[in-house]
Amino acid sequence: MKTVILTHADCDGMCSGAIAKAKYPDAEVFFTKPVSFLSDLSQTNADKIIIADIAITRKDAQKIVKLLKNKSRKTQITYFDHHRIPDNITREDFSDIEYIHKLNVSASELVYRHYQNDIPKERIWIALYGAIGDYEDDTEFVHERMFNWDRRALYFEVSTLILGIKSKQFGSYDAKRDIVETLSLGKNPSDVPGLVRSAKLAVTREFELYEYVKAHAEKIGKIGVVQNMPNFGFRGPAALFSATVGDTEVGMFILERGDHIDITVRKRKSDVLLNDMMDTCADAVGGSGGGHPGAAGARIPRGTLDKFMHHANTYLKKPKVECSEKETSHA
Ligand SMILES: [Mn+2]
Repeated sequence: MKTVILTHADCDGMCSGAIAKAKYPDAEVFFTKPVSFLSDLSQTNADKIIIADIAITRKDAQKIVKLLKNKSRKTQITYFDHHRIPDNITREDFSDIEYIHKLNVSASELVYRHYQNDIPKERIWIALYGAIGDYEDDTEFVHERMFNWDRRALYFEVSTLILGIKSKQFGSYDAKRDIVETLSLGKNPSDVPGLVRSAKLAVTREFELYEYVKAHAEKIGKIGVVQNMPNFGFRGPAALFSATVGDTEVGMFILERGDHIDITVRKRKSDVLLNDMMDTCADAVGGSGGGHPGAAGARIPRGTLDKFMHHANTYLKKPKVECSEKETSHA
């Protein structure tokens, strides 16, 4: 039986893939992302397809639902996700496949919980790495299990994975596939040759990045901002550091590219739902945005930044609305 695992290439996605591969060792692993999911899925042929950690964009939602329905006639499909379902489809649209969806938990936790009785219990480590990687470790399930192990060792391993894959050496899908394979066999990120060293290089660059942001960040209203940084590989930390140095609730990394502007947003201690903020403010200027409550992004048309920042500042002044169920598709 040919099994294919389609997953995201970030920490949570790789860990989701590794847990699924622990269950199906012969499965082939392929990486995809929301913008290419429709075409990648259409080109995937197997007896069983496991999809994990891939958000569905509003734009492709109906086509994806249709494709899943068609494929389900010949293929057994299991889909794990923790991103918001776009508003032009519903959960019922997935009734032909095995659809495991929950907000506010990592995809890795969902995959682990689904297969936990069929895999060695130590594979829980991978689920914990995935949860921490996506800032989704604040769940009862994760809390309970963290205390079974030496948390400090787990943090070392998860940092090795998250930071290690930031380098060019581990940037390719082939390199990431090797890591998934290693994890699925019960080894740890630090067992992957070169990954610890790569993580060290990344953490060094992060501290250099902090120095750059400290020198170049500005404040636009109540938001710390760093714009058009020359080396833009570390968008999340750059956004966070611009909040740190400006002592603001929220920080943004802004990058102009061609006819659009990419925005990455992070928060410090704050209840603001960044995905809702990005969705709302980007929508107001003809762009699109979303992500997770604690880590989000947007793409807006060039020339609309002033307006966007105005909306973002207005948004922060509003009383916080309770809508933690809201989750949108930009990772
Ligand atoms: Mn995820």
